[in-house]
Amino acid sequence: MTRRDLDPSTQTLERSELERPRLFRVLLLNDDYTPMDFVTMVLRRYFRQDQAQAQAIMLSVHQKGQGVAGVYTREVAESKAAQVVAHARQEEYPLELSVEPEAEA
Ligand code: TYC
Repeated sequence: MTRRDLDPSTQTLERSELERPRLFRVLLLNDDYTPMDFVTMVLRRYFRQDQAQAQAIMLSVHQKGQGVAGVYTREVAESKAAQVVAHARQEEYPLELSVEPEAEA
């Protein structure tokens, strides 16, 4: 057993983090060139939205500048953002996403 395991304050912190992992928003950012259909496809394929939801969020990003594609643990959020950017670059679209922590409860 390490010193860390014996320290009651770190034990408590580690346990609460395991029970309720911090969540991160994946934000879609608007740009002038990525086609609407590509963004809608991304929301369906990578963020598991149906056609109506995907279209509504895409339009909201187009009008307001950004919007939430989904909320995940940090690793999943970062991996989805990276996969989407890689896919967009293959098509030579400038689509950008950002990952930010949710406000803590
Ligand atoms: N503004 C883009 C267009 O007019 C569409 C778009 C929507 C691009 C959402 C990016 O995250 C985005 N073709």
